[in-house]
Amino acid sequence: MTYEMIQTRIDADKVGVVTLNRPKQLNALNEQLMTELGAALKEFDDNPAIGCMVITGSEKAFAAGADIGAMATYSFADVYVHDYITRNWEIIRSVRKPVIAAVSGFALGGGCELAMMCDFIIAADNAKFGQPEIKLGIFPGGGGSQRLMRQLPMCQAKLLMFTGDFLNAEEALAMGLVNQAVPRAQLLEETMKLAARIAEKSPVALKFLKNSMLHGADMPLPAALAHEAAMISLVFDS
Ligand code: DAK
Repeated sequence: MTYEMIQTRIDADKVGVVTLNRPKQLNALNEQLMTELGAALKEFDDNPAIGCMVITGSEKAFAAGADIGAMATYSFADVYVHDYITRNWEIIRSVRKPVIAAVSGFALGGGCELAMMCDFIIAADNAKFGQPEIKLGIFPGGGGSQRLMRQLPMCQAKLLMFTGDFLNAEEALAMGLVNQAVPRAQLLEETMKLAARIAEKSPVALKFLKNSMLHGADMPLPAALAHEAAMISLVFDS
């Protein structure tokens, strides 16, 4: 498949890389971009030559949010009935291989939500994370209001979303929003190192582990332990 709003490549270390590519709009997320991103991740997920995926953007922006121009005239019916944006985001949530977000510049609104949907976030020292939706009279609706309060202490999640303030990479690291903060020039190198270390591991075990953790996180502990026990048993067949 050919793409217009993203670029894809496969690295020698079994890593599939998607680069969001709407630089003039700071990689604002519209339907086409989200559809292409979902299709590319699905392609990588199905490709046995790939063990780990990376999503990145430009130096100035990972993604500055959902496309404000496209959203401006949307009504309740447009958003809810047509499952605006979220329809395509479900594909990302269903990807079974590990995904790393390599964030340089702005990761705002839907951009921050996209990064949070990944398994890991590596932030360059120029990264800015935020959920400024409240300044537009909406609130984070691509998973942000739910994921942030599970990822950060509740009071910090509220502060970010109620004010729309931004976090820099060090603040995001201190709060536990990102795994690593690195100099901008080393962002891709450091991300690819991590991706390659993961990609060399057993693909079957990684899929079961990710499944066990994602589903287990939503279960009470006894159910999660039973789920883990079933998953680990299956790995012994691989
Ligand atoms: N959408 C569309 N265009 C955008 C954009 C965005 N989110 N962000 C930036 N751009 C465009 C600007 O309009 C400008 O275009 P031109 O004027 O050159 O044509 C170009 O990118 C460069 O932007 P600036 O000139 O503003 O650049 P600056 O360096 O001065 O400022 C900035 C960078 C990131 C601080 C600023 O652009 C900014 O504040 N952008 C908006 C950030 C924002 O508010 N993001 C949140 C959007 S709301 C949903 C799921 C998800 C969502 C909603 C619903 N459902 C499931 C229903 C998500 C909502 C959002 O993300």
